[in-house]
Amino acid sequence: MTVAPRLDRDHGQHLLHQMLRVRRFEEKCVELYSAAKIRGFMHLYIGEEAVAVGIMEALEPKDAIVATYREHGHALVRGVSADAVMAEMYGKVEGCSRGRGGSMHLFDAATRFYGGNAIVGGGLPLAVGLALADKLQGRECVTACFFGDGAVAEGEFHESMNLAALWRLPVLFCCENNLYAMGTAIERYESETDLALKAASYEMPAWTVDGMDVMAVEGAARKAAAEVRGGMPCFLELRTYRFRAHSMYDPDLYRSKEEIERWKQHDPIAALTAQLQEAGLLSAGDIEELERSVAEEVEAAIAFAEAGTLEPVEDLERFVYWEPPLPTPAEEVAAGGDSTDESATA
Ligand SMILES: Cc1ncc(C[n+]2csc(CCOP(=O)(O)OP(=O)(O)O)c2C)c(N)n1
Repeated sequence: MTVAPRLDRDHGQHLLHQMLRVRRFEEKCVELYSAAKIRGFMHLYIGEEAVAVGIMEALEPKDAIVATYREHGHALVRGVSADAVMAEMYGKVEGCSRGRGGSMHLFDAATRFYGGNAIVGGGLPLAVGLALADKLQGRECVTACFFGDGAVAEGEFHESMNLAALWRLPVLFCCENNLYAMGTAIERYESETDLALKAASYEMPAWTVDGMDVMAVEGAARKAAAEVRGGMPCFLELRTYRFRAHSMYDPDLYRSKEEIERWKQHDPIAALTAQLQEAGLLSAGDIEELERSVAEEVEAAIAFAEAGTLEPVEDLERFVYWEPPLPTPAEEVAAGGDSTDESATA
């Protein structure tokens, strides 16, 4: 299902800018990972940017988002600052999860970005719970839940779909079908590989969308979000592809170089660039300017993360039990104090 939204200069360049922010941020993360500045697990979204960018266009600030461990792009596009995301990647206290989550656990209550979740399918029941809370309290919000095709094989997926449909909960299910769950191709673990068809059995509207086409994703997301706001959960299967390995530890031996190259011909950034250029809506100067501003944002984020603080070892056992909410970095500066001071949290 594809509904093409308006394509004008400002909007087209805005979409391109958002996808470039994600792509260039992650390309830098690869370099930083090689330099051991970023450690632990890291999963890249390169190739899939059109999905997060297109879906976020249909969401409002009051809406909630639940994502997976492949969520740098979702956080950035939602409005979590590149500084806070990069500091989190570095494990610094100034990160959006105070350096405790790292790449897989970005979290930001202010933008209703509720993770970042390392458990495959783990975000689905959380999204249903958030939507249930919104509904019971009369708030007209959508919860957008991103998950991979691999999650469809999990019990949590089916329980979540069932309850969302039964109770008419405002969840927008966004399945990022990149055809693989780690090294396993979808036809080796799914009895029905048409995931929208599978979802439709729960009696909710379900469509398949070209996830490499940001305009198509935005169009479908707007239509689906309108349905959800009208009281009906919806499921979108976004057909996409990751250009990089599953994670930094994956030798990527389960798919051919030819297959990867074939999908790269549908690179969402190159496709939108060409579309805008053909329509006379993007000049070489515009591209240069977009790249310049993105590079500046990423460089500033790296400088912010480099200058950040590592949590002291004495704090290791904090947050196991409840503590009063922590001051924000801005509040700490205003108070002229240090939140790691034991007396502030006892
Ligand atoms: C419950 C659970 N089982 C297994 C894993 C190990 N695991 C990590 S990623 C992954 C593949 C998930 O694939 P998919 O949902 O399609 O998302 P993608 O990585 O392709 O974005 C698996 C099996 C896990 N993290 N959680």
